[in-house]
Amino acid sequence: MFYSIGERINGMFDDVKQAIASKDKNVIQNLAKRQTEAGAKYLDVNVGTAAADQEGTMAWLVETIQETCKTPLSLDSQKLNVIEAGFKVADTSMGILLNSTPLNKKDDDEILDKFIALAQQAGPDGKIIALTMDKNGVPQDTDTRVAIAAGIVEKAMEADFATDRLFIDPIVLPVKVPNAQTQPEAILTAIDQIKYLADPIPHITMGLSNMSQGSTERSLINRIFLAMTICHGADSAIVDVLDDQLMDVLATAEMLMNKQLYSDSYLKAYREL
Ligand code: THG
Repeated sequence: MFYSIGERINGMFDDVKQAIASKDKNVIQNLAKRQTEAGAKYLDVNVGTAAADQEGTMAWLVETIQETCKTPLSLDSQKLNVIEAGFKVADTSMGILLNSTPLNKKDDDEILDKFIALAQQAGPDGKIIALTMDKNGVPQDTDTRVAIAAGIVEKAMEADFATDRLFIDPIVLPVKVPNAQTQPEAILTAIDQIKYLADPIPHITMGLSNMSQGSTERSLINRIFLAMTICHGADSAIVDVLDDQLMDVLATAEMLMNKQLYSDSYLKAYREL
């Protein structure tokens, strides 16, 4: 199964930012329902950067979403305390994803261990997204990405955290950034290698829309790169599930990779999964 993570409940979007400021539950609940109907397996929840009280905002978003749907949540923050604030009020019985942690940080060598420990509190469906990033920053080449992924896998094994509870994120940067045009290929090669690091295979996810930030052909770039990553073995992405054409590309790539049975109505069948 492909784990699509709906990206829209993010304070980066103006409608969500305004809904947070005015505590307008409707906007958030509509996005939760529409993304669930579009096939999101998780809903990403990110307070953005504008909210003064990030912990309170995360808790409010989680409670607001849970009033309307049972879709598992992906609590998205660089800050562990913000994730913890969401976790406290989250119904984890359907599963939960903690998004995201690097392998380690300059001021916290144990950050990954802390994410793993929190996910373990949720039971077997408590999972984490770990970035191929460490105290030295975001790597630009394949080998460093794979080496960091190996470090992530090693820590999971030490903590008795099954490696298929890991979603490894090779980190997508906008292709428009100067000198970033070598990155898509480097990411695909990293995915090829990360698949072989552990058994069971860790999941591979990424923030797909990052790729097209600032570009004119946003949807086209996102769709094509999604198909390419699926071809290399990615089985998850944080995406705009409300983009119908993107979701049709997803279903078609899954079908062509023999992950989804072909029938003349495979597009419709995929949406009903
Ligand atoms: N990896 C992981 N988590 C992530 C990311 C990642 N979470 C956040 C982000 N990256 C993924 N989510 C988004 C959501 C929106 C956009 C990109 C990634 C986006 N937003 C418009 C923009 O910036 O142009 C917002 C503009 C608007 O209001 O429409 O592109 O990489 N693990």
